[in-house]
Amino acid sequence: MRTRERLSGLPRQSRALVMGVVNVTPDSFSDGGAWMDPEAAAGHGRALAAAGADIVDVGGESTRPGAQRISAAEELRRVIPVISGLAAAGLCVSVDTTRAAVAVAALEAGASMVNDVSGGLADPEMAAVVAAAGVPYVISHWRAPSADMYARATYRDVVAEVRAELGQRVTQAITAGVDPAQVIVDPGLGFAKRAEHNWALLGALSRLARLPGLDGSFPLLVGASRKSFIGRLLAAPDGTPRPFVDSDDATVALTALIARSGAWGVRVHTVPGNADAVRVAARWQEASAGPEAGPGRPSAGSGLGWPR
Ligand code: PMM
Repeated sequence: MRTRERLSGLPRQSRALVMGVVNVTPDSFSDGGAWMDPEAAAGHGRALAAAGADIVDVGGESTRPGAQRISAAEELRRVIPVISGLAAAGLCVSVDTTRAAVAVAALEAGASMVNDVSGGLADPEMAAVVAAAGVPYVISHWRAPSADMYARATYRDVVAEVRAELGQRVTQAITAGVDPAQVIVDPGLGFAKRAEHNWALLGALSRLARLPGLDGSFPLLVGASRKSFIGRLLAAPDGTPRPFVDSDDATVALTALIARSGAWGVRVHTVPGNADAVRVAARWQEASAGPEAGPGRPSAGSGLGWPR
């Protein structure tokens, strides 16, 4: 198979990329209901880009724990006008969907990449769609639809099991024709994972970019922003979790650490602090690599797939 340019059509930076989130949903846990109007959603996407987001990720189906599915028609109605507007404004847009039909329409509307939190498990047609389009494809670790994902949150060794299952998903995608050079992997924080699982995965990021049975390392995207494991860590003395809107500073701290680990990108709800954090991490990386590494370059063997 001919390998195309790695991650074609996406921005290249010598730092982790910032993906800003636009959830066109009434019920996402962090920003549900805020951007249901297409004009408001597109305006939010433009504001994220103006604040420094490299990519704007548009999703129409909530993945909050317990969420019920919506129809494909409703998902299309929510996301397509927003994607068209943002792509027409020259932004790099990704579509957050588990449905192949929605991915097709989103790519036609100008999206540059597909972000599938199910890693291809929810829709067997997804890999073929991505392969035909030749676009970058985010393959996340996932076990079950949101309605009952916590029933599947049992692991003996979460890092080993996530690596094994992600490896299977990536292998399936490649077998269906997806170019390995277009694959980005994501540990899927919160998807069939409890707080201790999320922390274990964050502590093992350097191992997640290399997957069993597959050569080389894949670019790694991490979506920690505003997730409830942060609120649990920062709970009040009486145990009340910190509300997600008050966890943005902790998200910025996580972004710095994730970027310093060499991740390719972070998926976040607010941009300015996170855009600063990825720059701080890149400068730190450069300083630790020594003068011979050159400005802004990751050190040899940092391993997690910065653009190259
Ligand atoms: N998390 C959510 C939605 N989409 N996509 C990727 N690649 N990784 C994630 O961790 C991820 C995602 C759920 O969070 P939200 O409801 O706040 O958007």
